[in-house]
Amino acid sequence: MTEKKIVFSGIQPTGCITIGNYIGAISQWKILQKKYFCIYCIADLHAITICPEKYILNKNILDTLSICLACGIKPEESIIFIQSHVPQHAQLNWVLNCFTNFGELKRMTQFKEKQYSNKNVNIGLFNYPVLMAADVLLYQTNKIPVGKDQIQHIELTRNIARRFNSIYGNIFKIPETIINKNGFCIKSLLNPKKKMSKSDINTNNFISLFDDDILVKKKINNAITDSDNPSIIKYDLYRKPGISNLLNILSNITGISIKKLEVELKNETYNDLKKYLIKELCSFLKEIREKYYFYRKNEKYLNNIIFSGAEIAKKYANVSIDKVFNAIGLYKI
Ligand code: AQP
Repeated sequence: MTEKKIVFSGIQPTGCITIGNYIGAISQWKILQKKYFCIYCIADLHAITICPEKYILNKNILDTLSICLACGIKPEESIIFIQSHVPQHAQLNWVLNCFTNFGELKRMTQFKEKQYSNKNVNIGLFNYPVLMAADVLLYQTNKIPVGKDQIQHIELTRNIARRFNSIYGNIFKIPETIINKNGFCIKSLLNPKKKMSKSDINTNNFISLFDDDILVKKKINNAITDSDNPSIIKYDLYRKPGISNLLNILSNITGISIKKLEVELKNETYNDLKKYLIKELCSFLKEIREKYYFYRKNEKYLNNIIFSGAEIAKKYANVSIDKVFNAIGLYKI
């Protein structure tokens, strides 16, 4: 077992990975793998809560894995695997269900939002945060890099772990979150009050990491700006949510602080900001796309990575499952 602190995070193969997923999660994963023992999972069990078509889910799993590799997740440095290949996730999920209150899950804002946008509001969708708690607690995780949108779920994870520990002793580590301070939550391009999401049915709401130059140009040119007067380029989430969102994306992909961008663009128009962002996004995505195609073609290589990833993950997961089953008194031969 490792001496390093453990980082766990996951991503659902529910569509084309967006620039929001990149900024909020994958870009951090890449940095963290240098310092921590990182375990990253393609959360396919979570993805079935929205009942995707068989072939689409299957394709999305390898697409997501390939894009993670293209973004710099290194299998030599991190463990990367498919969630359903490690059955202990579902086992711990069931146990934790018995330590979670119905009222707690009813308060989850993501469920409240998703129940209105989904035709099929199933128990899996409702139970999603408990499976997420199982994902994290299974690996005795110290730190979880997440976007701001996931904070409520992590707080629930901590509460479930504390509740379990208060009955059975010190079984689970209480994890802490790592939030990308600059990234916060990247917003939808057409509705900057809403989160940018990869499963959004209107693809103009997001920039996908697969978008080519033509699509990027079209989507950014159509992005909502703000109708306030004067139209200066300033980061102000309350008065200028659209411009702030574009500045946030630009800052994260160029590494230039928002303060510096405001100074640099002081005398420019909204249109100039869009041109600047289009140029930077196109060259940023081109590099990722090229690497993505390289990995995606090589299915044997991808299979090797997820096979060995799952083998290592299972070793860690088994230690926790044994502890939990013993603690609650399940009979073992
Ligand atoms: N808009 C965002 N801004 C910053 N971070 C974000 N993340 C997602 N959207 C944004 C972060 O990406 C990681 C992986 O997310 P996920 O696939 O597990 O689920 P999600 O948060 O529900 O992401 P999406 O894109 O909104 O997926 P769908 O549409 O399937 O629900 C997480 O760390 C998340 O914080």
